[in-house]
Amino acid sequence: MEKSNPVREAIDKVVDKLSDHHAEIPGRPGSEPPTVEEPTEPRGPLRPKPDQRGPDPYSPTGQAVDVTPEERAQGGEYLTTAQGLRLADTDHSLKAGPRGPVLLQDHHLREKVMHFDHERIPERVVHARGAAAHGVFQSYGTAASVTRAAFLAKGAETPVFVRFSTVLGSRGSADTVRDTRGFATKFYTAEGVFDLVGNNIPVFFIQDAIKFPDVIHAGKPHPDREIPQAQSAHDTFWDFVSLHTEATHHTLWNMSDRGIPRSYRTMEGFGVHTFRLVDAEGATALVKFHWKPKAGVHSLVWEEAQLIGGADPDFHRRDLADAIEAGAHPQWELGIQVFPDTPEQTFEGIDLLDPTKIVPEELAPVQPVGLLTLNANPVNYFAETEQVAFHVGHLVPGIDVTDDPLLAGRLFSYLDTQITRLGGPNFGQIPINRTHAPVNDMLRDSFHQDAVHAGVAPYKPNSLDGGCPFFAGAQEGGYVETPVQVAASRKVREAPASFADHFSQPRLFWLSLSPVEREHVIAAYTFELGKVYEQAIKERNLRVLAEIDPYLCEQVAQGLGLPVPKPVNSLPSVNPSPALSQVGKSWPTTGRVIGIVADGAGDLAAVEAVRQAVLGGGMVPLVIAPTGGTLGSGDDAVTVQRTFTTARSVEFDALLLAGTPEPGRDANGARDAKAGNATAARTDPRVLLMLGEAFRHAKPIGGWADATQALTAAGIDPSAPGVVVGDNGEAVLEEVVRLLGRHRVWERFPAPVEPV
Ligand code: HDD
Repeated sequence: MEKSNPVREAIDKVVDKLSDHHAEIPGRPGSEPPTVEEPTEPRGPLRPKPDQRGPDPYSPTGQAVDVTPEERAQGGEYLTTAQGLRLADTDHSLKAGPRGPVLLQDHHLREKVMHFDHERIPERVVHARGAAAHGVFQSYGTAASVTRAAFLAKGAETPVFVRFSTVLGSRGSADTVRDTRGFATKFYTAEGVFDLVGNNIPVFFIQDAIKFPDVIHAGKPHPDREIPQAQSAHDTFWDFVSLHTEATHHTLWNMSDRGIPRSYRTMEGFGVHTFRLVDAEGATALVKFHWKPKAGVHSLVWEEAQLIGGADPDFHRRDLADAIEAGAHPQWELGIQVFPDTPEQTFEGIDLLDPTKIVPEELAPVQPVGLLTLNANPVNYFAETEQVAFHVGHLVPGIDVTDDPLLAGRLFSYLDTQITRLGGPNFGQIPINRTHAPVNDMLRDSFHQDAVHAGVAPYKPNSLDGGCPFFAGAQEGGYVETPVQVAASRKVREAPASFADHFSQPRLFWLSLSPVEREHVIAAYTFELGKVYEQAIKERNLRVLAEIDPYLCEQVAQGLGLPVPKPVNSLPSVNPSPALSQVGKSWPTTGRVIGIVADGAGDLAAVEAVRQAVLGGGMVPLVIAPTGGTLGSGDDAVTVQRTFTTARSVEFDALLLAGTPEPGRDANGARDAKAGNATAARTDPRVLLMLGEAFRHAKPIGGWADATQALTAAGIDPSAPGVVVGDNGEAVLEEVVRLLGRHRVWERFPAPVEPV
């Protein structure tokens, strides 16, 4: 009798579950190719995909409403006008005879073209390109001791919508550019909407919002030719940041691997500013918010990022949507660093009101307060991702702002910008922006007013509406501003003296990086400044680098072929924060993508076993073969997801090479002409290119049977670090997955020669 193996059984269960799920999604691994019949008669709308939701089912005044699939846009059997009139034709304008002039009385033509003419709205002035998802936030209750916010109470579950973005590029730009990423979360709490509008970098370019137009004008493309798109590698950006040295810290983070994340799923998020939390008794604490990805903090390498920019400009958007659709729901823990709310508002000498400073986690640990899970893709990009409007001023009782001058300007800007972008002050009524708490405001009329307000007295005080609505004090859940002491002072246009320290924290960040990460920073500065035309700007930036670290400055100067400047000040003495490095840790590999290069003559049973084991591990296997369709036939057939033509190494986190037992023989050792051809196919230049890139980008590579042949043809030493060769595909996979847990084979990057 066969022995039962509980681990195997557990894996089989996961595989069955994933396969069932995939089978429902046309084109996903494991699914049957979809058969789409030509419809001949009216029928109901297609069934929504399992993870699709309709637009937010809340009315403009916060009541839950039921939206059936038929009530969604594009439901129903017949084409109609916007007025509901059924239409007999949408292919021809109404004409006086088939060759005659078009008649003005054609309402359908006028309505269709008029509406199309106005489909676009202005893109966001910054963060124009983004991708978003729905999810849920589950509170651990650990923050309840410092805040009365209901969504942070123990066991509270709050629906959320999260939008990730790049800052500089326009809506159609590429995802993998070197830039800061936005990480904006809308919590639909029972007490109203709370928005945490953060970035993947914990500090900002500027200390005062009045400089925001300057930094963005400098970072956006040059005003004459509108190039370059979505990048900082140009004169105006480097001109500004070298003259305005409070930008140094943020710029250094941009030049580090943080500027090119592997995925939105592998990014940290930061609220950047210090916020004030208030508990039920009115006691206050200062906090900084952190999002920690469960999948680890991972980045691309620069060449990879550039290749993806061309091969798949939608890489991050696709990655997020695919992961959610495949059931690998991305997760982050929300954490807070808590500081006493003292009159100085400093912690260990660090000014908490300065948004260019972090507080190292070693000084104030990040305490987890809840779990965010993204579990559903938007149904409609425009309705949700484009129209969502975040605002740092959307607060709930228990969370308040501080006097950070950057935050103050944001409190104005995020309301103001929606007037142009979303066409008026009623943007809060757009379904994705609607609160889930009941709304009873006295705001009236204007463009896009969806609510039909009853009552005659939208003013207070009134007697005609019985004095309604009434005020809510703190006991009734009202938002009561914290009565903090405001220092009496002179009116000035000045920054506090502590804001003048622009170099100690950049040095702290630099010293916290591993040698490999530092080499990446050097390469990034050398690349970016290498794209600058003006010599004076390059030299000025080298003078900034001299204030951070002599090795960094020397290496970049060498790359640019310029003399090394001397620092003006002595180097600040700081302690590194090991938590800031991405290297040297192991992480779960769930949701990572493994490419399996195979061909018709290899051992298909081994390919299928490896594919199943990848799926069983919660990862995504993509089979890459010479042509599309299937490898083999009948029950043993393996579905091909990528061909040698459509695949590029950058799509995969690790690459496997399914070997043929022996060139010219089939899996059973018999002579087979097709098998000989297949081996030739695996030395195809496109496969060799894939292998060479995967090796250069320090990705784990595995192969079995005669895979060494292709490795050697690609110039890869089979005994190099992170190259796993064996007889058994599943054993090779196990080792490759272990390596993937470290994200990259870091040893493969050239060893730095930095003096100790
Ligand atoms: Fe901002 C959008 C993050 C400073 C003005 N910002 C925007 C978004 C994110 C951030 C993630 C995109 C939201 C979305 O997905 O819709 N911004 C930040 C962070 C900052 C910051 C982390 C500093 C700590 N921003 C900042 C300043 C100003 C603005 C100082 C203006 C004075 N930001 C805007 C804006 C945007 C915006 C113009 C564009 C679209 C929008 O607001 O809705 O108002």
